[in-house]
Amino acid sequence: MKTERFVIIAITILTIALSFAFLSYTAVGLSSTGTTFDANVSIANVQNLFGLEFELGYNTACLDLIKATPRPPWGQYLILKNYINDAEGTYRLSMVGIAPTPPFDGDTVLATLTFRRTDIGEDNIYLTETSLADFDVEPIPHIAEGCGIYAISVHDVAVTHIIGIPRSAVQGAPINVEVTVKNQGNFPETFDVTVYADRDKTVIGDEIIVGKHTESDLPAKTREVIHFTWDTTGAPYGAYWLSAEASVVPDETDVNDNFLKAAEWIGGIYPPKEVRDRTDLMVKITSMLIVVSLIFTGTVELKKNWFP
Ligand SMILES: [Ca+2]
Ligand SMILES: [Ca+2]
Ligand SMILES: [Ca+2]
Repeated sequence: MKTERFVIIAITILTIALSFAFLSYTAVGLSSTGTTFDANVSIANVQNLFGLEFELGYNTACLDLIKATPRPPWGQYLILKNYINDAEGTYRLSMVGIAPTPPFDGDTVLATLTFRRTDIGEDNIYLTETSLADFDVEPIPHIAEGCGIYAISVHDVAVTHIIGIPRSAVQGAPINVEVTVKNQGNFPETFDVTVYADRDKTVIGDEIIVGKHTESDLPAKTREVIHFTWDTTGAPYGAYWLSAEASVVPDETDVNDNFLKAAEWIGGIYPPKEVRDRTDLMVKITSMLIVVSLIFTGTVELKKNWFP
């Protein structure tokens, strides 16, 4: 699915790109003279890179961009835009990897640009627009300085879903609990997942711990469904809310989504049949006693009235 999605996006962008390619690629005049030099557009500290686009500006009053050499960091790739606009003093590059080539991790040069100096003045070469995408076409946070792109480290895990099956059980029977967690950051993460059953949301600390699990090295941008079995032996009768918590990983700042609070309602843990039967019998006996007592009391009262 991921591959198909990227290929569809890539083909769409390519179609648009090709329709403008003839107009947009501006040949540089050969009349300029002077020294030439290379500048690299580089990226650092990136994880899971699978697509990127940037625009670079330069001082066209004193520089001509005479050659741009994209350096895709993937084995198989598509270059969607590769335009020099020397009148505006801009260069735009857009490229994506093609599966099954793996996403890129680390530092690399993305393009080498050859400039010719045409006049005295400041070179002033800088990135104006940058966007990076990972394998899931999700944006990769980063900053740009000069000709360098620096990915920002994100550590973020989250609990995204919880469900309990069946919705109720006789005390002692198992309830299966499925918890979905996601690594929303860009590094593999190891963290603990704890599931709670709670009879009273207003009281903190009365929760039953249904189960604990350590999720090891969950890759960046991936989900995992974790299965727990709630052994309801000894669980007090009643209805419960299920919730799940992922422990906070080092350098994580978005911690609100680590706890999916009271997300799933379990209709009840019920007594076993023999207890219910015994209870029913007790209720019947008690009811009868109350009735008898009422009749007796009522009779006395009536008799009092009858015989003042
Ligand atoms: Ca509680
Ligand atoms: Ca998050
Ligand atoms: Ca989080």
